[in-house]
Amino acid sequence: MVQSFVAALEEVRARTLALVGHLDDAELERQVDPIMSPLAWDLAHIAAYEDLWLVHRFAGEELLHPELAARYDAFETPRAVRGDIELLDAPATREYLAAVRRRTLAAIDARGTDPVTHEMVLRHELQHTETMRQAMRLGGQLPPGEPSFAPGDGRGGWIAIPGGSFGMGAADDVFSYDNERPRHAVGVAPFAIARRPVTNATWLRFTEGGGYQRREWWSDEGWAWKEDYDITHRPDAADGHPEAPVCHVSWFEADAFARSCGARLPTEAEWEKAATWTQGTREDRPEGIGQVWEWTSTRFEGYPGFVPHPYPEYSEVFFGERYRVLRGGSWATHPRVATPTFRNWDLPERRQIFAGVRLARDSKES
Ligand code: AVJ
Ligand code: FE
Repeated sequence: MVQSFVAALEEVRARTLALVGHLDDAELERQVDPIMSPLAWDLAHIAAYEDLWLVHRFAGEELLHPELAARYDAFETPRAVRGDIELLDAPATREYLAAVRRRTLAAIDARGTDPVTHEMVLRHELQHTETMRQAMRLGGQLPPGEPSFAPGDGRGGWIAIPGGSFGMGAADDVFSYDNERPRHAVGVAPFAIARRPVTNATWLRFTEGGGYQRREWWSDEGWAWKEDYDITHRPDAADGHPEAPVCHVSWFEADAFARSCGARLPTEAEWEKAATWTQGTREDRPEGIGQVWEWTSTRFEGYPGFVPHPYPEYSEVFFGERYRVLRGGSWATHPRVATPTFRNWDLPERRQIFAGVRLARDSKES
């Protein structure tokens, strides 16, 4: 257990460093966009989080750099200011990562691991490597071979999912985040879900068919956003493989697109039921999960009986009106993170995330 955990920590770290191995120090320190962090901030934040949870809280030692705690805390130092404040330079950042890791391994030697805390820290680093890829895409810094979408086989169509109750949320005996718990019964009406995510080719037809001009397809909030920012198309839909899933679509665009098809976004419960149901044949399973995050119509909230764990800033502070839930995972999400019950969330106007669309509609039969 402890050994496999140490191996996993080391393997994840090697991948994190390899991700940015082709970038020079200036590129690591540059903030490419105010909604993203300089990559060096993410790296030092990974170190600070590990030191906080695995050395300070788990092993009871002082922080290595208490004076850096606020600077590398996501809430005390929001993204917009991370490019303006004094940060560790790239060499000091690499040294911070290495020094914390030495402390982590010593603490594990002395005390073993806690299955929840250590897994959380491991997944935290994996989640940040996806965030870093978002910034790297905006900065034209992705390594060769990325992004890596797998085009579908051209088959479309719908999968009919029967109505009824199912168990939503993570089982008790596996690692999960607070927002996936507790597992609870949810009833859904019969519905249909698209076999695969919307492709680039289909998105181009939407754009060419007046998708960004037809007022009736847009929500009031989505239309106002589109007008304010003069959004007229999805720039890279034309560059990608026509049969690959469209990516970097905002919730507002996904919602308008669905209306243009006489369809809608799935609710979060529908998505999870479709992704986890095991009746029927392989033909009855959604395809292409894990290529692009899939927007749902659901606003991010705690499940009934939600208890923040281990800290309210992981999920609870985002509950409410604005954030929408995404499901499934993207090409940039490590499979260890992207479980069928994992809940991601973002603002409806965001386009930097690796998000696409899978349609749903009410079922005619019932
Ligand atoms: C689950 C991807 C929304 O990036 O804000 C990283 C993950 N939490 N550090 C985020 C996270 C703390 C989180 N998302
Ligand atoms: Fe974080």
